[in-house]
Amino acid sequence: MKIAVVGATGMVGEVMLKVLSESSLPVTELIPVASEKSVGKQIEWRGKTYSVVGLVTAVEMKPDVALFSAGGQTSLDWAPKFAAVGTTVIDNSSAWRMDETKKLVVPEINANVLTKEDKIIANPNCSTIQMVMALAPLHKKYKAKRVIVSTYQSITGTGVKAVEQLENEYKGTQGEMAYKYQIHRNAIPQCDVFEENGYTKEEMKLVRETKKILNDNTIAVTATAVRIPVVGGHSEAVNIEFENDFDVNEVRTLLSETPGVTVQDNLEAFSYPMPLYAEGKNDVFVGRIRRDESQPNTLNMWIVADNLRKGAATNTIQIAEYLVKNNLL
Ligand code: 2RA
Repeated sequence: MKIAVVGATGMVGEVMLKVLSESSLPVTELIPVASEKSVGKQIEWRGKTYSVVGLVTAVEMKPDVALFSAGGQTSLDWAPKFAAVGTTVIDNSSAWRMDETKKLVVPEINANVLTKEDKIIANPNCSTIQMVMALAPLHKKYKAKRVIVSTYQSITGTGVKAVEQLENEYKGTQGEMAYKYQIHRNAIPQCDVFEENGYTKEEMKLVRETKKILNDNTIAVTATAVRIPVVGGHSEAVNIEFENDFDVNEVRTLLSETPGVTVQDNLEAFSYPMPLYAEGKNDVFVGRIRRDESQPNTLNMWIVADNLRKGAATNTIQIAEYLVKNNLL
């Protein structure tokens, strides 16, 4: 199986290579793809050395699968070109997510929507993936009516420039700014640009993508996305009002039986999810599970995941594994 990683030298691309090497995918040839300035760069992968190629060359090599993390415009321009030569593209950008002809997939939830005809598949936004991983089984059992989510997002979601800004601010040195403001000792209530309605794109991704993945436009979702000086993963405080009542212990059991979810919820042991411990892991971690005593049928929980793994690379590669396992390539 020939597999291309488009954006191989970026933060998500590097994690995709790592997760790919851990995966069960029968990769016979890796095609690392990046911008012209990185062409020729040598990449070590599974004990072999590969040269980075440009997009034109990569299309000519006709990979079976292309994993994209290279920005929305590159996806819009190049995913169709790969698809035209028979490649199945799994794209991490937001370019195709809300396109009605494209599938938006979290394998544990809705991989069943995938067919052989899907040649461009959208990977959801990191903050959406970790939320719906916990929401989906509860929605199925108790029917979610309304979701209120506040996110506390890792600076790795913004990329290397943000990590360098924080490091410079630690050291008290000047450098390029990824954010409008200092991030060290701060919390910035803006992830991505603002839309007309006063919400950021990040917040509206949570709203729109959740409905598409769960295939239910009746769920009311509202979000506040905040950037904090953390690198291990995104955290989310989620409040869900259900149509039907629930038992908290039953919720914990349901979540602990959900593939890809780990429940960390033992207050006596001070056990709850934190980015420091989620970093580098593929699961979504759920804790602080408790009834919202302010209104009926409503639950609070705390969800943490490595945004570069399950939030991007791992979910992307799990989609590819599903396609291979079900002969959908
Ligand atoms: C962020 N989810 O965290 C966005 C893109 N990775 O900035």
